[in-house]
Amino acid sequence: MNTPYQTAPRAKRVPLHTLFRIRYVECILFIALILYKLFLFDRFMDVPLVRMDRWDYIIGVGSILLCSFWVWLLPPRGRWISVFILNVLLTSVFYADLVYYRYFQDFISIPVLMQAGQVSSLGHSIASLLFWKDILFFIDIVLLLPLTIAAWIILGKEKALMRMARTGRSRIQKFITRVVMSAIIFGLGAGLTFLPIQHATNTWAKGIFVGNWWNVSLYNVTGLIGFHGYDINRYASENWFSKQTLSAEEEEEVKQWFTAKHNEPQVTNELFGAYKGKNIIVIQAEAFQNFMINQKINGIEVTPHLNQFVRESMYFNNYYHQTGQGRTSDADFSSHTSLHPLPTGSVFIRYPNHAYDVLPQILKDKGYSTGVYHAYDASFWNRYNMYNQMGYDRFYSKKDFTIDEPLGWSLGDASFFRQSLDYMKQTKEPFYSFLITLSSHHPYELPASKQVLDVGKFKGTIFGDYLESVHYVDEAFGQMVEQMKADGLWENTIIAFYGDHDNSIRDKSAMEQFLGTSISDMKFEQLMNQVPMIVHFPDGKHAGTVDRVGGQLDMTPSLLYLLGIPTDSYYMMGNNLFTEGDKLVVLRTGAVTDGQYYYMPAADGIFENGTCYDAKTGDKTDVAGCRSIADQAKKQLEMSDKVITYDLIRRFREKT
Ligand code: GP9
Ligand code: MN
Repeated sequence: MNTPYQTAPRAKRVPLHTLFRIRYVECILFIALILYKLFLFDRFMDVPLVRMDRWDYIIGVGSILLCSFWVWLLPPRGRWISVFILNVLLTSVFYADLVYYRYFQDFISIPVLMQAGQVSSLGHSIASLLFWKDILFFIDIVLLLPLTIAAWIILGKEKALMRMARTGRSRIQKFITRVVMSAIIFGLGAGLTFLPIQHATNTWAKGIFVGNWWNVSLYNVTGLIGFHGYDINRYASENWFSKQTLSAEEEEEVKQWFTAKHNEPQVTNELFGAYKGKNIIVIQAEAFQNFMINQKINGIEVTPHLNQFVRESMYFNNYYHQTGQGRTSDADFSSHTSLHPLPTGSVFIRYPNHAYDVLPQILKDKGYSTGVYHAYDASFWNRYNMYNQMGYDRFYSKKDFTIDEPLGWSLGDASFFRQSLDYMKQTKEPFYSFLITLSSHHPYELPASKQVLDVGKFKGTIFGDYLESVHYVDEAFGQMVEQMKADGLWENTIIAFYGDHDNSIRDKSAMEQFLGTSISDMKFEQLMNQVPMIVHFPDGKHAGTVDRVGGQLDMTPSLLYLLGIPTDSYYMMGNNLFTEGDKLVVLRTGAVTDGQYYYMPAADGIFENGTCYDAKTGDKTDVAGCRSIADQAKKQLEMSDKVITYDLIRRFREKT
């Protein structure tokens, strides 16, 4: 018997009928499109060592199948709709990752999502990270929408006709076929995903899931979808399924690490306790990189006031930021606790209630008044919670400032400094004041009236805007120095000024043009990681440039040293900046230097694929020369992560 379907006049059929009749065409299309987007992501991200290879495509297909195996359980119309929705969701995730990567050189992880306020507050910054070519991620969605609607309508009609004619396989037969197909897809997906990953972790990527200090290394093994799967699993096991404990041996290992640190031979010089009882003002400047200091553009100094300040201070010109995903909050955390920030997320958000040996609390216990000043929302980076735990008497946030100089995200730094000093004048001495600036935040666009530096050929570029904003901050700082002198704070206050992290402008040629010299890749990395650390003493003594290496973890032990407070009862990892000798500076990426060597890990995390440099000449050396510092760096990061994650300082304190 002819079915109505079979007898339908041929001339009326549109080609779409033929397309929709190809079984699982929508699933095949989906796999191809998502694989293409993974490829696009990889190319747009553009990190040479982690470029997708044959195995990554296999893992890519496998992970797409794992995401979509359940779709195969559905009837054709359900499949069309589901793959469309899944496509939109995955595209959104990939694209969000790409934009995030362009700014942070990292991917969005669950801890980052929990600080979503940060990401959305970037607002205009994010807009500057979008490119026209990104449309390639979305073209298919525009085309698929009408196609999916057509599939829904046409397949619906055909289904109705078939039902009327009572043709086709029985419901139960169809269901069994779909369950079998779905199970096959799941098995295939699992095999294609996990076998190559297992092979990698047994061979060239050994230990990748143990250290996991950098998400890009994980991505190199797992692919993007795999990374998110791993991240969800990591978060769930850390927060929901693990009891947050370490084995006794592991805890003992951390304890021993600190004992060894405390037993390192200590050098003492005349600076120990030389400024006991003095006020301290620490300024953490937003995105302030070291290569701004003592530079001119078109014959004009970019930072004339800081240059003057440098001449009167001890200037550490080999000082590194050690931040991770927590950016400003990480700089704050590592500078005040002398521990490393975490590989993912911000400690301020993830573990604000854990115990730390922090500078403000230590000083408060010694009779200091403690205050932190930042003219932005108190909840950003979970500051109000964390500052409470850190022992600050008071947090002066946006609501405590009069917005009489609106600029960028909030208040201009000039007014911010002025109002902060006004608060300080009312504070009982000695005080510890921590100021966090904001005006030089990405994307660095100042109103025309504030752009007073002639940046020449950089005009209209983000690099030029950066120079303008740094110049503005410098001017604001100059005014602050004048006000301090007028207020009588200058002579009884230690002032430290440092940058929180890099400016996210990874434009080597702009930097070369600005510095007027070509720079190696290693030099570029160094310059991107170096922030100034300038310490001015109340009596104006000890001025000069120190080129020993140092980093943010060193700030607290160093300031305590000036006040004559020993640090051997504290769980701090940093070193004292004020004494001679090579000291290890470990960056969150696993890059490390001791002043002699500089090791840059490869994106794949394999030691041998990293690069070892002579830190003095910048020349590449045999990678074996860096083995020791790279191992020490890895261990130090591991110890720090354990201290923070498992709240070990509280445990150690309880036991003593
Ligand atoms: C906002 C400021 C900016 O409060 O700390 O933070 P960032 O985006 O640099 O981490
Ligand atoms: Mn910042």
